[in-house]
Amino acid sequence: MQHIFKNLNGKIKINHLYFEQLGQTAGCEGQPVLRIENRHCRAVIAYQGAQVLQFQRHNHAPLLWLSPLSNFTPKHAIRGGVPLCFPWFGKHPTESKVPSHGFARNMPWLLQSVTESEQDHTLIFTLKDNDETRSIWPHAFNAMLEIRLGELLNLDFSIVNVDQNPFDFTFAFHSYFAIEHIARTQILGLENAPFLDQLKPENGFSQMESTPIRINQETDRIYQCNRGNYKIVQDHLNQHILIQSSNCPNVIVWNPWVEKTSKLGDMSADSWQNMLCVESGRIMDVITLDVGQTINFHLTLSSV
Ligand code: TA6
Repeated sequence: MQHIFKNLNGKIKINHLYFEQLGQTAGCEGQPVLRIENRHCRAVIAYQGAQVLQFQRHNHAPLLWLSPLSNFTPKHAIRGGVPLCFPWFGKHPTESKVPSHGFARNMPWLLQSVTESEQDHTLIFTLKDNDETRSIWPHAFNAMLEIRLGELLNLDFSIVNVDQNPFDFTFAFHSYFAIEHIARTQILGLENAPFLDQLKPENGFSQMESTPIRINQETDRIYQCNRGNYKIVQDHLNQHILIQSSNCPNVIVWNPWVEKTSKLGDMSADSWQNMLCVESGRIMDVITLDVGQTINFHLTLSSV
């Protein structure tokens, strides 16, 4: 049996979904979010950026990391969950005044529908170009994120070029994972893949490692890897994190470690120990989307 609820924005109350304002305090508007609990999982999604902030399968540890010190005031990037980096990754190539990782994660998205089935909930959020986006990036686009919440967290991100001309962009799912401790964690699936160390960019894609990744310092690497299957394994836990992606030829591995964390106002001093970014996207080869063309990126995250 499927129930479909359409064009939902503002406060809604339907079974299993609850509208809340995260981070709301006196004088702070906070972030409108949806809190969902169904037979398989609980999740929290912010309307801003259509950003999954929390996902936890029942009887499993939380899958995603969310900084308690995040700035939940609107238009500020929320540190954690799965921010969408669009229409560029990292710092803008030429404009220093525009937000890093693009504007999509800082904009309010529209919740177009919620579909409830026996197995899961599917939410569809959309973002279209507007005066504000066009002032930063002069192109007409339709962005859609389909979020499916069940035993797995499925994300399908698509972009349609509704402009008069082709445009270029880069994209990534900037996934933050919750881990027991970075020193007791390894990443499998990137063995022998070439990577660029963003802390030493002069070396280019000249490096690779034949063993699973273990992190013991600030790490910021961009991998060229199309395998699309990666695993985060924790030495003292039986629970592993699986990452499956398609159309994402780059994997970014980031942990800010001690010093970089101390410079980030929205992370507590020791929080680098309990988080790890393994991001999936296409950031090295710019995507050129022709007029009327659509491109899709897929990510499935799960704990097993
Ligand atoms: O994850 C890769 C990265 O580009 C790092 O260089 C670091 O800047 C991180 O993203 C966080 O970026 P943000 O703009 O969210 O602080």
